[in-house]
Amino acid sequence: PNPGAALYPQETETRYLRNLDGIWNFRRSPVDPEHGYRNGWYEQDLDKTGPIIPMPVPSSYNDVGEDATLRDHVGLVWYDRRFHVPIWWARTNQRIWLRFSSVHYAAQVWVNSKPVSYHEIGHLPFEVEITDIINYNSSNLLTVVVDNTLLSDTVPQGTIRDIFVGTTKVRQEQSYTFDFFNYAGIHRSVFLYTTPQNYIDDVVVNTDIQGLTGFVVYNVTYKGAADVNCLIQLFDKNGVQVAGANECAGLLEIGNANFWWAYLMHSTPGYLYTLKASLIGPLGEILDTYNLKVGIRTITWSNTTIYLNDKPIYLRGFGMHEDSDIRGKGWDPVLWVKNFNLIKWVGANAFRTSHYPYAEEIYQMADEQGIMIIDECPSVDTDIFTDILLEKHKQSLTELIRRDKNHPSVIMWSISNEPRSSNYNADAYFKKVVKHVKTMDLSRPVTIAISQRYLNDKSGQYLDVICFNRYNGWYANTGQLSTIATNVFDEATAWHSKHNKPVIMSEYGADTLAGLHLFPEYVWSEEYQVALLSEHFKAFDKLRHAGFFSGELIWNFADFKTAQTITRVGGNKKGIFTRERQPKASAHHLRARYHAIAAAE
Ligand code: GCB
Repeated sequence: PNPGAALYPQETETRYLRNLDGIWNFRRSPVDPEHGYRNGWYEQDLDKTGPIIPMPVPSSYNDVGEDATLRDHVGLVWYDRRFHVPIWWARTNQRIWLRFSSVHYAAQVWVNSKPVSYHEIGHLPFEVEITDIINYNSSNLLTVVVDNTLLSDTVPQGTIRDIFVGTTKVRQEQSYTFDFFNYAGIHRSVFLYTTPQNYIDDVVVNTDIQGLTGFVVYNVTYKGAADVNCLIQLFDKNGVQVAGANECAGLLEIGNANFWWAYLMHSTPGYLYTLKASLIGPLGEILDTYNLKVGIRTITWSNTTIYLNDKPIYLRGFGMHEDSDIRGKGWDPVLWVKNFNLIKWVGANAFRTSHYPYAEEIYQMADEQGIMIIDECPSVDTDIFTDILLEKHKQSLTELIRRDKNHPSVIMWSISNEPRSSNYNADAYFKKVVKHVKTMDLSRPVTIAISQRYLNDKSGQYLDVICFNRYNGWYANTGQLSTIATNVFDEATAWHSKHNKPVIMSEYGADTLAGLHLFPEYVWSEEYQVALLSEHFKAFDKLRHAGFFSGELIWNFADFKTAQTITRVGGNKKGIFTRERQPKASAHHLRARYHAIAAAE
């Protein structure tokens, strides 16, 4: 399988970088998936083989049109564009790489009609070297076919059924049990970048703290040559070098270090050093350089507590989504600068990347701003625990950890959301998934956002931290606010009693239509959401004294789009912000609580 991509592409003194975002050509395939292949849609410009529509990259394609058949399309869509490669890239003998930060769900890529890459599983980057097929004296054709079909062996899973009018099959319908719209397309930036022939392939860092001293354990791996050395330099925020080394793997010691802290806990949240790794050739010449931001921090955990730099942490924040009007899941810096401003306005210190890996730029922002992330792989509502699915699930974690291993903001791996973990086969399945994660990273705890009851769940035994999702006062005991506090307290306590591990409530909430006011509190109103939160807060306050409770994450940060169902009014409305990022009454209510907790820290 394609191993995904490790290092985020960047320009350095030895690397060029070009962004291929913009407006591409686009066409939907007819239901017959072979049609485009048979008619050579990848062999020439798409507009030569039929009508195209303009499609922004990055964006989901679903909501930019005026056509429900585009929104609800199932199967293949085709994209293409042309690009030039400057001749001086060739003169400096560079390798040329093409990198997709995320295409959902599966993608096949051609350059100048030659197949160069296939990647399955959305939300994760992949890249390929295309040096040998580039034209320098004319433009190059880049073609991508994207398949959004979800089946029993995709991550996540879905099913397809045929829709008939009378006895005529008119189209296919995708269904899935997870609760967010299956947006598709080229969702994140597409990059063209270069490396020298001898290049840095990956940099891995782990950090440790003893007293005031910080340690960075690093490993630089490279390709293309044997006879090279490394020069490692660690710079502080002022550009002053504070440590250095001449080996490709080793340990840096930083006296009186500035540590990475989470927001509001410390005067310098998100302190980052820059590790500059250089490959040095036999004549002492610099072959390649890469700059990695490094936050020095430790994450440890006991049977009751998670510690950041040896201090107990209490997560307060949200489950989120990559979701917005028109662009769907397309990466959007405007939206995410706003999201981070709202996260800090509310006084949150953490979020979970429910229910898939988010854009790399989001983790970079969290690193900088001192926000903690529970990093979730794209496995949601897993229910058929086959060997094929297991391999793909493990693959999604391989690619996730390869991508996100160096982020100080990532404090935990979530290997699944709401799997059917009471199923007999879930036991062996999750044992293997956890083991797989532990072969790649022992430095972070592993969790699952569990929805099954503690008596039936078979996955908790393998986890380091128990996260549970529960909708007291909403799906259960609808409208019965008085049942909430006791139920939440009892369930969290039962999870801890069963497993003797830290417990987080990773989802709770109520759908709320902004502007709907009903008093006394009544479901769907702003008053009801506020009251439901208050009842949960009672339980959380009591649980914090019980000593094992490590966090509260409300569902959801903002309203988001879902598949069309009669239980979703224009999408899921459990946001404390609307989809336009305006606060509901609950946002002000949560803000008062989060700031009070932060002040007491
Ligand atoms: C859940 C899911 C989440 C849903 C939420 C809801 O348990 O994890 O994806 O959106 O409930 O609102 O029903």
